Amino acid sequence: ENGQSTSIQIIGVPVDLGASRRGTDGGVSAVRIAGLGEKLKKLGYSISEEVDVAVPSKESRPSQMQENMRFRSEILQVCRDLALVTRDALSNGNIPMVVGGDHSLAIGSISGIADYYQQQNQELGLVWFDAHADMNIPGISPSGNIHGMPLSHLMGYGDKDFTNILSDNPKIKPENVALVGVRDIDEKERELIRQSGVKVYSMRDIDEIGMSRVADEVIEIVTKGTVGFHVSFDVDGCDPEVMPGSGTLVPGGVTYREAHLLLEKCAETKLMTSMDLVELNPFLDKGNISAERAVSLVLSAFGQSVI
Ligand code: HAR
Ligand code: MN
Ligand code: MN
Ligand code: MN
Repeated sequence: ENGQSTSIQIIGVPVDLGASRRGTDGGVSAVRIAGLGEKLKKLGYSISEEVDVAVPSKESRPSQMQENMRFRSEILQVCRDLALVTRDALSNGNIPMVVGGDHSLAIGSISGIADYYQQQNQELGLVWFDAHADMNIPGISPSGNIHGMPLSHLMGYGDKDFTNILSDNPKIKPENVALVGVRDIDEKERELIRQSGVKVYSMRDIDEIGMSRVADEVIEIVTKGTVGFHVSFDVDGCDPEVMPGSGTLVPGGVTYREAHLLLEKCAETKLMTSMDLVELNPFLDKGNISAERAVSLVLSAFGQSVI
């Protein structure tokens, strides 16, 4: 039991240093303009004071690659700061709702949340909704972009400074992770996925057995032997027609309703500890439609239902 709170803290992380394409830093603003805070209030939650984690601009930094990690030191600092903020949020009885920003921030958000529970000898489950597996490590990444590497680091693979945020141990056990919506994996990344034993629900699985059953199986995996689960929601898991406002679109994705169903089922468990919403890029969007849809999806994760 994670004693699900009725108070949420929205944490903004305007980072685009982990991606090639500029503009995911604007995702934080796009989501605020789409009314996330007010809508969660209408759903019955109290919203504690919103906080942002400071992120240096690309322009203020030499774009240097360190050990095949672009902006390594900057992102490490952001993740260390963010981990303290998400851990404190839980200590203060708030559900962390982290709004990005590119997916590199998940190393920080989830490290803080997992560490909070590990201090009570409990393990955190993790739903990773994404077109990508985000399981590259510096030695195999084709791009050097850290937003392609967060999940591996959370499970203890890769750069030790990133795996050891707040504590010198892996934050998430592969057996407690389920990926959903995956359809774009790099060659060497695939080997690490297989080696780790992490469960991947690809688009083919959704085609074959449907999102309803996929969601049930995902929930089984992330709740078995855990205190509850975090949802790391990369909007590019959805089909590009649903979420045009993202930087690394991959055709053939999850429909709007399928994404809602997954999150509605997550909400029903009352075991969701926290959530990330990442990879929105308002500069690539049609109006603010992707952020508006993303906010609607977050509301489902927090228990909004049709009736
Ligand atoms: N796998 C590729 C890489 O590592 C692309 C990763 C793109 N990542 C995101 N996050 N958009 O899921 O570079
Ligand atoms: Mn991602
Ligand atoms: Mn992605
Ligand atoms: Mn388990």
